[in-house]
Amino acid sequence: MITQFHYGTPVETFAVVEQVPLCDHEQLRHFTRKKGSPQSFSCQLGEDDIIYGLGETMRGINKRGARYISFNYDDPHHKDDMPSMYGAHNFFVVDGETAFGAFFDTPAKVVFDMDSRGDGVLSVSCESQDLRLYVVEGENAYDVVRQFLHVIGQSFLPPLWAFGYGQSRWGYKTERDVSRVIAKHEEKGIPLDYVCLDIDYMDRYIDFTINKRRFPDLAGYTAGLKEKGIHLVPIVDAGIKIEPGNRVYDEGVRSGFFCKNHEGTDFQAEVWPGMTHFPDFLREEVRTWFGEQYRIYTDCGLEGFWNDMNEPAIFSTEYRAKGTKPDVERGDPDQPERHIADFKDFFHRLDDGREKSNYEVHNLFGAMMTRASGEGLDRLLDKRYLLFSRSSYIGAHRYGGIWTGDNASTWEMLRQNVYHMPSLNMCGFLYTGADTGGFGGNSNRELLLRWLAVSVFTPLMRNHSAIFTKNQECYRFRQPEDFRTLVSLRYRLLPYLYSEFMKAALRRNMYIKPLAFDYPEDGKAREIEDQLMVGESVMIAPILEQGAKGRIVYLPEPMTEVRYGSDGFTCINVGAGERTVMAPLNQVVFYIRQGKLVPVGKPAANTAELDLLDVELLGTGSVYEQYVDDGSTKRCGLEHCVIRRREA
Ligand code: MIG
Repeated sequence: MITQFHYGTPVETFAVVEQVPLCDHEQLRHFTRKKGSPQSFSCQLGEDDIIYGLGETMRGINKRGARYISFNYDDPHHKDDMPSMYGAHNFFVVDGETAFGAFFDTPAKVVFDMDSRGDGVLSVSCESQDLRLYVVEGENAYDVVRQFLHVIGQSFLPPLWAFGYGQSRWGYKTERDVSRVIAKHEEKGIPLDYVCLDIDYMDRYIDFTINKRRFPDLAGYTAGLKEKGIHLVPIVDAGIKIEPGNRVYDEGVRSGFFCKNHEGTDFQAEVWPGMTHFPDFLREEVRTWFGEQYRIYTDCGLEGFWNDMNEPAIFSTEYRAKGTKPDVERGDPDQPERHIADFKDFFHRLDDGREKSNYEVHNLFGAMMTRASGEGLDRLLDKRYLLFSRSSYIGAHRYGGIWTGDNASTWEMLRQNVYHMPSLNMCGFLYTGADTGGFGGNSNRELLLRWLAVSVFTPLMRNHSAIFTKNQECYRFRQPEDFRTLVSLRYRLLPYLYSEFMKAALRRNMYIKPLAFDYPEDGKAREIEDQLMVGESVMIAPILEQGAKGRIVYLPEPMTEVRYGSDGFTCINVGAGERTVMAPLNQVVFYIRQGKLVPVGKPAANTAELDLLDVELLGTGSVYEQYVDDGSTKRCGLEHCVIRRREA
């Protein structure tokens, strides 16, 4: 059961789309509210209570024992104690004797103290007086999550090709660079579905432009690649360069579509293109206009995009540059001062007529950019589009996916990728993934292979790295055939992975879950964070340590152990309990639950070549419900499911 409580005059966030009954304040049972600034909501935890949720935050799947802050923020140093990442996902579940969830629906800063002092107190401090609080009661943690997923609406549905392997790097500048990446994948037999274009494809980093010298005929080039089954995915940044004569800039200024500064003129912030204005994405007419701008890309045949710098990230502002920054609070221990100051320096005009500083509605900015792009692309294209954003808020999951930003080529970041997946799923973000191999720093052969073995199971499977780091395309390393094996596993599993993703989205379930959600009565399963359930049949237990030749795996029930290597799949049935499993770098081991099936297809060079229907069945089950469509129709429904039976 879900109920909501209103405090003050909440800002419309569009997070919840289903009707939820409104209660009186006196009916709030799970929290004690303390008025004030900030206002706080607290409760006492049971000794063994687990806290799930909070989407894109650091640390493990159980969030208990630390503080987290929702204040979207571009910081590439993903250390365990970093309080804020790029997204604000204010939903969590307390799971113990009983299970309940809470969603603090406010776009302003929220601090979640999840028992950091160890005295069993959970407290949530909300900077704004205006908020909606949703409380969910359920039978267990997963039941609570499913009710929540129901009210926030269906996940974005990407096309099939978005489930292929993507190669990306900040540093591919020209058509030649991209062609070389594609040719190398072909040469080494490594499957590939798309290549991302980072900021260098633009003319001087200006949104909605194409550098004509680097891509003389983007439409022709895109069409040629499509024939090979390869898509291009350009980046779009949040700020519009101040440059009279640039149509998008001129239109935005003329129509009053940009955020304002203290003086009421268009706010200026320096980002990649130099000084820019920020579109006021919180207004519908601005979103409609911004979404329309993607036409210059869709006219070139492009169908996939990534939105960046939309926390928004700011290098400098007009005030900082002039040294005339207005007075702001000092000494916030949680955020560098400039980030608070910058966001207090510009203003949105909401559709309800109110004016709010960005600081007050901060966490909605990236989400509303995603919404603008998603709705625009939906109007422009007669098929499904790929979109993933860096910044987000719950609700944005209906318009696009997210990637987890600027991680690094370290084993901790690989582990964090594993922890992020179920937490993001709980908050609606099913289409997600991390920069495989790591964005910052130098990757290496072992790390990339182990990382691919995880990314095989994440909806977004993209190898991305930063400029000035060592190149980490699969073909750069010794024995590229090992990389071919791991990437081709992805394609062989797509009949299952795509089906499970689509069913989860259409039924508003999670796609990747913690073990405890499928085995709520199993005390040991409740403690395990480095194994995950993927769809209804599969459990993964990835190797996350350098030099490890294997690991201990916990099986809550008897399962089929599947090993995939250069000679295909081998299966053995194994009993419940702990088990030591060895896996060389060029093999992936995963598990199929008792009585379940996994359909696997033939190897393919990309999804265009893949036949989702030409499958064999692995596992001990007798039937599997497989979702199959053309990979691009907008009319997706459970009627696309076919039942597969294991032959006796
Ligand atoms: O300030 O476009 O997270 O994926 O490669 C860095 C360049 C801007 C940050 C993104 C990253 C991207 C990079 N961008």
